[in-house]
Amino acid sequence: MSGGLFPRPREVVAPGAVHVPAWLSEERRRELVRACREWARGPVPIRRTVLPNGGVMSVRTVCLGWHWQPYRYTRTAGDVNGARVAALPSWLVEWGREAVADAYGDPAGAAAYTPDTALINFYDGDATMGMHQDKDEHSLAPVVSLSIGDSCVFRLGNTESRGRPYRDVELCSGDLFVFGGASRLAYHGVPKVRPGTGDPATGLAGGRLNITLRETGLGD
Ligand SMILES: O=C(O)CCC(=O)C(=O)O
Repeated sequence: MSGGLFPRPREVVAPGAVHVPAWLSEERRRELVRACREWARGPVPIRRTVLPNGGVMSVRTVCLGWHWQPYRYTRTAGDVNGARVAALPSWLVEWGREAVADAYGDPAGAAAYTPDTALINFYDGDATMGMHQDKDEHSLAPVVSLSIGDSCVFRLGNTESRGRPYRDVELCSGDLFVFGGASRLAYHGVPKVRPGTGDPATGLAGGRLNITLRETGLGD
């Protein structure tokens, strides 16, 4: 749990993959929860993504900047209500740069990081996410992942298959995970969320929010 007795150390989990526990201040967690609640209402409301095989993802997702649907990015949400997604705010882009700078210890390199989309996933009940690669982006810039609420097991695998070898990392409320470089195309997923381990002071009474910032490489 966040705020436990022993500080959790920053860890390089694999080349290019860095876990920074409790990176978000409590104020930023609250700010992000408030903003996510607004974004979930629209203009494109949060929904469970339908996969091409008819399956339905257990997480609920809303996007900013670009809308992700399997397996591409568009400006409008043709699979939801046809509306254009909300803009990615500049303050979140700035947080993304800070995150990359802190994870990699390279403020100069991080200054060039310009995410143009955010995928916001909400896990409640038994929601999980299967092993997959983030490969619909045309850019290999790092993915910045921010977690709030219930803890989860985040599985970071290899770039070849969904199977072993992989590492399981506990992501708690406020944690940052950045994966770029040699880990940018690593399979990853969330096999388990731990209900009741969250942090109601964030404004999230239950469940887990995960926000990933990415560069689509799609230009305007
Ligand atoms: O929820 C997470 O920590 C991972 C989310 C994820 O893998 C994704 O959005 O592609």
